[in-house]
Formats: sequence, structure tokens, C-alpha cells
Amino acid sequence: MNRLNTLPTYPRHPGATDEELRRTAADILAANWANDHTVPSRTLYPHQWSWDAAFISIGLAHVAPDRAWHDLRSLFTAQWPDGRVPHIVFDPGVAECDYFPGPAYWGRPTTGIVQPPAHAIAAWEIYRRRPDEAALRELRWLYPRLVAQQDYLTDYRDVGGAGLSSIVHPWESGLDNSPSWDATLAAVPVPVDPLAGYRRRDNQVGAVDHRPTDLDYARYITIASAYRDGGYRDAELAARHPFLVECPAFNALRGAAELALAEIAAVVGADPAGHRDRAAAITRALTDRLYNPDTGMFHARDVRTGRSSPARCVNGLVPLILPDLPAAQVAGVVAAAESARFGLAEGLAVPSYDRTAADFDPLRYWRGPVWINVNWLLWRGLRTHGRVERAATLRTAMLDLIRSAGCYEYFDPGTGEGIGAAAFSWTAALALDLLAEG
Ligand code: 2M8
Repeated sequence: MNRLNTLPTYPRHPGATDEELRRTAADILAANWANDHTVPSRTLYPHQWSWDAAFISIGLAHVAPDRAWHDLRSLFTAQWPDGRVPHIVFDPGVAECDYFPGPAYWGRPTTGIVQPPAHAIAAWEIYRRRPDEAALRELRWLYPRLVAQQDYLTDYRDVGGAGLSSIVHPWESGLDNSPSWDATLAAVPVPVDPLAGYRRRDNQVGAVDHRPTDLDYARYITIASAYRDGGYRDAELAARHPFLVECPAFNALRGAAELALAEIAAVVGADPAGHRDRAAAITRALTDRLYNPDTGMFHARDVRTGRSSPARCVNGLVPLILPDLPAAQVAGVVAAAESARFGLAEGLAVPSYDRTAADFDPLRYWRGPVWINVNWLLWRGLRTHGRVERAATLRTAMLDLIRSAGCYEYFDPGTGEGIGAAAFSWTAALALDLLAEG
């Protein structure tokens, strides 16, 4: 469904002023606070999500640092003894029927899978905005837990043996329905009746043509059940698990987390050197294994087949956040982002998937729409690599979208219309961060 042959221009009506947007965003975060954490959305996502908490706390640092630290503390209180940080921490006050798959499905008060490790970056951001005694206490509490999170991903998840972590489910990427996983998912068997045994909740609260198809959803459940039924163990995954993929964005965040840990280590009196070495090793592995010089992008790699996904997705641009990314890869990624496939040179925020692809879909979840969190990462990457003007244009494009449409979960890359959940926390939070960096 390629409806876009030419690059669009969003409606440039002025929308909210800086001050109005700041107030709205702070109000959304306050309204989404639920006792000890922030929910991504009151309707669609009524629990605490892992990488959402990281982005949310980066925004909260500007308006309510106590809540920023509290959010991370709540999440890490639910960390498993093996170091994994669960992708959802369920709120016991929310009814089982309000989210599927909920605690009854997972058999625990949290899910057993993870999400990208953006939390060390968040902790460092909150601290550097206000480095007082209270912040130092929080940083000291978090540091060993953040290290354990990284150790889990290194020690248990390097299934391919080349220094990259594998995700065991598309939900672990955070880019759930991305075309990056299509080839791998196609090989996952589905029951004859894909909806047998469960009822989707997302389709009751979200638009059906925005959400994953029933077939994809059935595969998600098959993969999650396989991992759950294996006791969430990571031993011998290669021999028995149907979904093992090295995602460039997940691993880039893991590398960036090591660099944030190096900064944190220096403040809490630990040794930064090991973190820097680990970051360098991750950048090398990413470059050697996932970069394709022909596309100028990084591509997800199926560990079971050894095949690289041909899809050009936004996760393939995210390694730009790594400061030690070699010049050739920086140039490749910037050119890909600026090309008509992603539209950065036209002053647009990048879509989640190549606009020129035959199956680009401006509405469906991670298969076309613009998401603010990945654009925010790209904005940081552009600044890290001295592309200051491009970064400034991207910042303007993101803020224009949010000003005109509101703090939506994602945006139609053709019209700029806000879609998905309204009053979405990470969009509000990152708007606050962008406004502060004007
Ligand atoms: C989306 O994912 C959840 C499952 O984790 C869902 O669709 O129900 C994704 O956009 C993910 O990145 C995000 O963390 C989550 C909550 O905002 O929603």
C-alpha cells in the first residue's frame, strides 16, 4: 500500500506555543502518574512499560525530578534476580481484562521478556540536569542494577556469539510490528484458528487497521508462549526458540548505555574503563555484523538462519547514537536518513519504515508512522556527529508535529495527523526535553 510517491509537507499551522506545549505535556505526565510510576497511556497501556519509563523520566527530569527517579526506581524494583528488567511491570490494581497478555498469561507480576536498555541514558540525563545529593543517592542505588541489566544482556543473550544481544520476541525491540521481523515471523507456525484461546484487548481500544494483524498477533503469542513454557530460561535458546534476532537499535542502545554507565561510574566512584571497552566492542560488532554498505543502513539479522532482513527500517538508523561509530557508517546512515526513503533532507521527521517500500503503510503500527522516541534518538545521534543543522531541523519537525496534532502515540507521515493513543507519555516527555534544548 504505497500511497506516497512524493514527499509530503505536513500542515504547518502553528499549533501550541512553546509555553502551551510545555504546560500540556507536563499535565499529561501528571495525569498518567499512577501511584509510583507513569503509564504510557491510560487507555491502551495501563501498566508500567520498561523503555517508556526511560523516555518518560528524561522528560520528567525537566518538571518533576522526584517522579523521574521514582519511575526508574519502581521499574528496577521489579528487576529479576538474573538481571533482566521486565518489559512490563503489571499494576495489581488494574483488572486482568484491561490488558492482554496480562499477569495471568505470564504467570508472574511482570512479563518475562525485556525491552531496549535505554535506562542508563535516562539516569544520566536526570542526574546531569540536577546533580544534587538526592540525585546522587538515586544514582548510587541504580548503578549496580543498571550494570546487572547490561550483564544479563551480555551473558545470557549473546546467542549468536558475536557480541550482540538477541531479542527473543518482536515486543523486546519496542518496534513491535516492524517489517524487520517479517521474514523471521513468516517461519513461525500459527494455529489454524489464529485467535483460538485468547481475546485481543488492543483491538478493542485501538483502531483495527493501525494494530498488528490477527496473523501477526497469533505469531507473537506463539513465540511468547514458547519462551514462557521454557521457564523464561535462556540456556540453549538456539536449539529451541523460534525467534532470535539481532536488532540494530536494541544493540545500539546497549552500547550507548555502557557509555552512560561510564559517566555514572565516574560519579559514584566505580571504574568507567570497563564500560568504555564494552561500548567499543558493541560498536565493532554492530558495524561488522549488521551494517550493509549497499543500503547505508544497519539491518536486523536472524540468528537461526544467518540472514539479514532486507527491510529498511528506522532501527537501522539508530546506531547513529554511538559516538564511536566509524565515519563511513555515519555517512551511510545520514545519507539514508536524508534520502527520499526517510525524508530528513526535506525537513521531515523520519517514518518508521522506508516511504518508498511497496508495503509502506502510513497507519499501521511501526510499519510507516512517525514515532517521536526513535526520532529523538536520531536527533541525539545527529548532534553527536556534528550534524547540528540537520538536528535542528529534525527538532523543529518533531515539535511541529506535536504542536499541531497533540501528544499522540504516533503520527501519519503523510498528513501529520496524530494517531494511536492520545495523551501519550513518551511523546509528552520528549517534547519537554526538545523544548529545553532549543
Ligand atoms: C507498544 O507495545 C505493546 C507491547 O509491549 C503493545 O502493543 O501492547 C510498543 O510501541 C512499545 O514500544 C511500547 O513500549 C508499548 C507501550 O507504549 O506499546
